[in-house]
Amino acid sequence: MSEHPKTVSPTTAELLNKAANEKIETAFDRAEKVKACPIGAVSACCKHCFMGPCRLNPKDGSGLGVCGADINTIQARNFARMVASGTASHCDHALTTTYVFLAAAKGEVQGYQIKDEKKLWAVAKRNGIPTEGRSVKDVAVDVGELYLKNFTQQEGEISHIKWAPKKRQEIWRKMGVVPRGIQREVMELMHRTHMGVDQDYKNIILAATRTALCDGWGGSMIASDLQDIMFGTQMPVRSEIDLGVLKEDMVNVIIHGHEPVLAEAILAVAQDPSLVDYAKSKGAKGINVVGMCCSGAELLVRHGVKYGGNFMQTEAAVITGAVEAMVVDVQCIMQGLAEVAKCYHTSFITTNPRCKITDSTYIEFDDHHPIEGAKAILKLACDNFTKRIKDKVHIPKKTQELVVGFGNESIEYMLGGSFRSSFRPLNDNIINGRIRGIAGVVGCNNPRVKHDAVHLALVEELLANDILVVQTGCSATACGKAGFMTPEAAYKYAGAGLREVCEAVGIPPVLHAGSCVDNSRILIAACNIIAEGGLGEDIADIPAAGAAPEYMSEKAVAIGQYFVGSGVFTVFGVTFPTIEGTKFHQYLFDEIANDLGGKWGFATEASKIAAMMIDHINQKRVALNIHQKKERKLFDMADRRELK
Ligand code: NFS
Ligand code: SF4
Repeated sequence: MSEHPKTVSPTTAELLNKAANEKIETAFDRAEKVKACPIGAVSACCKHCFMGPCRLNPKDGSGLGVCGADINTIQARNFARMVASGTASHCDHALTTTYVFLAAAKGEVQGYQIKDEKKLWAVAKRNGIPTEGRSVKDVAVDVGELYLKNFTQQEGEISHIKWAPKKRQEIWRKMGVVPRGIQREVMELMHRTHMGVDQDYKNIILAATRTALCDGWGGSMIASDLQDIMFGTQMPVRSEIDLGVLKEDMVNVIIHGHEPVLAEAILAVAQDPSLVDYAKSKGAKGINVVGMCCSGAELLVRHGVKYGGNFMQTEAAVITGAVEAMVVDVQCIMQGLAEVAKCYHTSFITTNPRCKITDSTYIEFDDHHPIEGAKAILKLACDNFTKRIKDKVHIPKKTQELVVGFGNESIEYMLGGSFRSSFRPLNDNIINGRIRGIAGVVGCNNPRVKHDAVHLALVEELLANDILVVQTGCSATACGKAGFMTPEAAYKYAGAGLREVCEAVGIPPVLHAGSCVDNSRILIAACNIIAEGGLGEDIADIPAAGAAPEYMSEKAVAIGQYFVGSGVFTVFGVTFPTIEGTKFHQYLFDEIANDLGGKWGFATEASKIAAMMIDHINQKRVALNIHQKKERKLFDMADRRELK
């Protein structure tokens, strides 16, 4: 681990030192220069109308806005708008995917087709779409159209609500938070948080929950499903991670952003012999496609494509001086990349009409003609290879092996084999205590805390306490780089019980489930655990907890709220836009559990976050009466009957 004050990642440290020598400013530097506004940090300001902006006392929330709005209303409205933005981001991604999927199903897209028929059939069945004697195309079009309706419908319920455990559905219906249609909920939430509309903090938080559920049980789930069908469902695959995967003698192309429709096309074309020859004609050995952030995670878990690093390594990647093209689509793309790219020969290529960035090279990617667009981008990258400035090139040596690709299908398969794939062994091992519980550790990096440090310390602590860790996004990257995602990691980090299970099944103690939209897979896993039996009737009963210890984005807030709204105790780190002691704070961090089963937690130190999660998991074990040390016998039929 590095001694650098800003990061525990050795490759990042090496490149931040290089940046300092070359006088290049990064987000790490700016995080020091730009002091967070103390009023904004605790969400004590409102700029929803021009009688204001109004600032309340950031210490205790005292005072009122010109309209009379109090701190609870102001904080709830600000929070709700973050949820709306985060939900909109995941769902807009999902909507793009849905349109591409429909076109691909109809055979209108060159290069994309229905790749995973088994998944298509499973998704159709889950949604009550008839499959018998029907063609792949007809079923796929029905799935696409049903999902499209999830965005546009104004009444009823989004499709996956009825897939949650019965008890969960009852809670949602009772609280009035079942989403009708995705676009309607986001629109309504923006309306309700306008000046002079909803001014009851609880009512606003419930509306925010309804919108957040559109993300987790709507857009994100839809995106994961359709991406699986088009590009393949993840299965365990070995790969390599960290900035050492960049190659000195190859044309390095980084895919950064979120929508796999772009990433998949680039990947497909990079192996095209004519392009490989073109790269060779420029003096390179070939084209090296490397993923970063969520686009990278999509390629990594599906195809084992080499992975560069997480959000706070995107600038570092360019600073290697060895990146011919940084190709981006939408989300988590720092504008600062344009300045860094200018210091090298790197082309910073934007591709999406929704995300243009000043001083980038814009090559529009037409998702109906993905192959042509991808070729143009890669050609430009090859041309750039000859412009590399040799003495500015420095690629850190370090890479790490890892095994990824643990979605629900592969977890079931690993546990039970192809004939008897099931969650039973997982439930049994939670019941018998070998596995104490499950933690979802997810989310971003944030330069306001030491890069990757909180992720690693938290996960290490959880593993030592026999907690199986499921990960996505930039948090997964941190742990992948640190070597937590090898089967051998179980010996090094896991407690005795967890180690035994990992050994028997042959899985790492930390499971990479993909990108941030794949957090919806964790919800599905929770549904499967309840359906399997023995661990309660509702997601809130499972000995499980979630965390995003280095989050920075509004998407993370939406994810947090849909987990809380689904019954999960969810702990965030870094900072939280609230003032302790306000009613808004009390509700989100405590009372909401009476209404929805889950609640928020907050702590900045990894050890505290871990303690809160472990404590919660222990409480759930007590409630299920599985907390006493049992004889190490397998859960037998008699036990199972008793539970029913
Ligand atoms: Ni998730 Fe993906 Fe990373 Fe955070 Fe950004 S890449 S959607 S938001 S920073 S984990
Ligand atoms: Fe101030 Fe109320 Fe306007 Fe917000 S809505 S800016 S609190 S007057």
